[in-house]
Amino acid sequence: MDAPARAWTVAEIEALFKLPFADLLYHAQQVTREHFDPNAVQLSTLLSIKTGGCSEDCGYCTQSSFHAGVENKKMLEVEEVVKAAKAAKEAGAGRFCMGAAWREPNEEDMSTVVEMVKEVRALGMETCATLGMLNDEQTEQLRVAGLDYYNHNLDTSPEFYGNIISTRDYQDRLDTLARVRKAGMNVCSGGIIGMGENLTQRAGLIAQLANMNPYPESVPINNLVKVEGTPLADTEDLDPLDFVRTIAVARLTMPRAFVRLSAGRQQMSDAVPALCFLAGANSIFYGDQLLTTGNPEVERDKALMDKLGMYPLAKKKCH
Ligand code: SAM
Ligand code: DTB
Ligand code: SF4
Repeated sequence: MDAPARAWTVAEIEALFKLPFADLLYHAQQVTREHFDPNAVQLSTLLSIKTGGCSEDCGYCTQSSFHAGVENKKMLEVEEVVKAAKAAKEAGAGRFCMGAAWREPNEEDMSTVVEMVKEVRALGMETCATLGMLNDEQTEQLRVAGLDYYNHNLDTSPEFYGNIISTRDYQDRLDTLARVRKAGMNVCSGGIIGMGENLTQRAGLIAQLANMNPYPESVPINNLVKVEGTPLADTEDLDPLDFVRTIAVARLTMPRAFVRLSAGRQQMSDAVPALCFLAGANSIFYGDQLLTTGNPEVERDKALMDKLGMYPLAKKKCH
């Protein structure tokens, strides 16, 4: 667990974003090399264990019942999840992340998720879950089940948040993250870039993450996946170089975190992930599917890693 390298102001982080591109990437690569094998990539496979029908109104999401999107499906059976985890392990993933379209889980959901976590862990994979907000009891249940990571994103800066989500507060998210931290599980938290936020707001997200004490072990940086029917479907395209810069700034401010190049990869040419790795990304979502949208196919990612001389991270904790 890592304390912030220092307390970051939003203005300092904004200044990092504005560095000349080569300087920014050079510094970020140096910091990466101080803490990690720069050619190893941590591979996480996602599975949507409960899709659609969510009672939150997150403007980017296909699974909200507030806007047109995917249909409301019932939760997967434990056996289906274990089968998918086994396949992910065989394909080379080290971590398996189970996602559910819930505002928060209910009691019945929790007992099923606990079973899933235990069984996936028994396969020898790291486990991660993203189930919405948690109370103390649910956090404890997940800890006892052996959950390694809990993913709960801040998504954006406190100032921009209200433009995207109205059904839960920023503080609710911070409270869930504090519970996960207190219970002793690893924290996975990041956000989405390209939702129309300005540079100060982008820097504001990174400041929130980097100033957590300790900062998250895993930091997913998602490029907004624009899906028709969602309120953000017509948002202006993000310049891919601004995405690369965000990765570099996350690396500089959270030197020991696994910074994950997350959603949005399917829309990128190979040059963008290559630059992201140079900028300090050392983790990806690996597998043909994210939750409801696509991800590059496993064979394409294997080819990309080969082309770049990169390889999956051996299963060991770096901190
Ligand atoms: N329902 C739970 C929650 O919101 O906490 C867990 C699942 S939710 C889909 C997990 C995260 O996926 C969101 O917080 C958001 O950061 C990311 N996400 C969802 N839809 C996305 C999209 N269209 N583009 C990029 N990231 C997205
Ligand atoms: C995260 O930061 N990104 C993942 C995971 N954590 C749960 C989800 C991305 C979802 C992209 C849109 C979709 O497939 O529905
Ligand atoms: Fe629900 Fe999570 Fe989608 Fe928000 S991001 S609508 S909480 S599934």
